[in-house]
Amino acid sequence: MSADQIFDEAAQSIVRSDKNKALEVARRAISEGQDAIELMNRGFIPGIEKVGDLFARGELFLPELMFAAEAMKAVTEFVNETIPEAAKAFDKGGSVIIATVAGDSHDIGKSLVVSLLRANGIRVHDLGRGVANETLIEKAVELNANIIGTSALLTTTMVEQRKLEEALKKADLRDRFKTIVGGAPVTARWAKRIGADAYAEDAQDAVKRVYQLLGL
Ligand code: B1M
Repeated sequence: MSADQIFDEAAQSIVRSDKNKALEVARRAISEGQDAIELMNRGFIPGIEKVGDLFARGELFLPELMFAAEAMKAVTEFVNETIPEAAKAFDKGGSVIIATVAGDSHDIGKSLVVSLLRANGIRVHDLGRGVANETLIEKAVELNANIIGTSALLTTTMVEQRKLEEALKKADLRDRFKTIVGGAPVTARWAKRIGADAYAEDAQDAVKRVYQLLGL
């Protein structure tokens, strides 16, 4: 089977909310040597994006979105387990506190970012989803992190990323931490506008930007 056929099969399994099929495709592809990140980027992620488009057009409803998300989540967890092994081999010497912002429960993309950062030698403290800015700042201080990273998937929750910049300034901590923002509606322009130090488009880009922020 060609790589394109595997990617298509992966995308279809998500569009059909078929968790077992999605896991079977992921297991088979990875055991045959398919790169896990490429499988996500060219197979499963286009699948869940298609689901999002159908939902936005009213061709698919919330329960179906939730079943597709469940399949996507299962496959992301499986793929993530195949990634972090390399992290044990080296430590690049930087640490990141990361979370999905308050009011936002999307965490599939964030967990992919976490795994790839770890696989590239970055220490990551993942606080989960729906996390208040105060908690992020408290933890960053407590763990003496270098970077605070936030993920936002909703246009209504992106504003938390701006509030984080403001809260850091107010606490006189803005110079102590670098910030990085991401998530589907987030752009480089938004990052610049709110005064974040970096924007990353996807998990691979996040590794590149975090390395830059750490001066590596
Ligand atoms: Co939601 N949802 N959802 N959803 N959902 C979107 C975001 C939406 C665009 C769908 C649509 O209408 N087309 C829409 C938002 C519209 C808007 O804001 N304008 C939407 C909506 C409306 C909602 C609800 C409000 C629906 C409702 O209840 N009526 C609700 C909100 C709940 C809440 O958060 N309060 C909701 C709920 C859900 C589910 C629970 C069903 C599920 C989430 C499950 C979960 O995450 N555990 C879900 C899903 C799956 C989606 C879509 C379909 C897919 C998101 C995803 O996982 N993408 C999404 C449509 C879409 O995004 N096209 C949609 C795959 C993932 C790998 O990509 O998260 O973008 P992504 O992450 C990427 C990059 O963005 C980047 O790297 C990742 C890897 O490449 N990145 C970072 C992400 N974070 C980063 C951080 C970084 C750096 C890079 O540094 C720190």
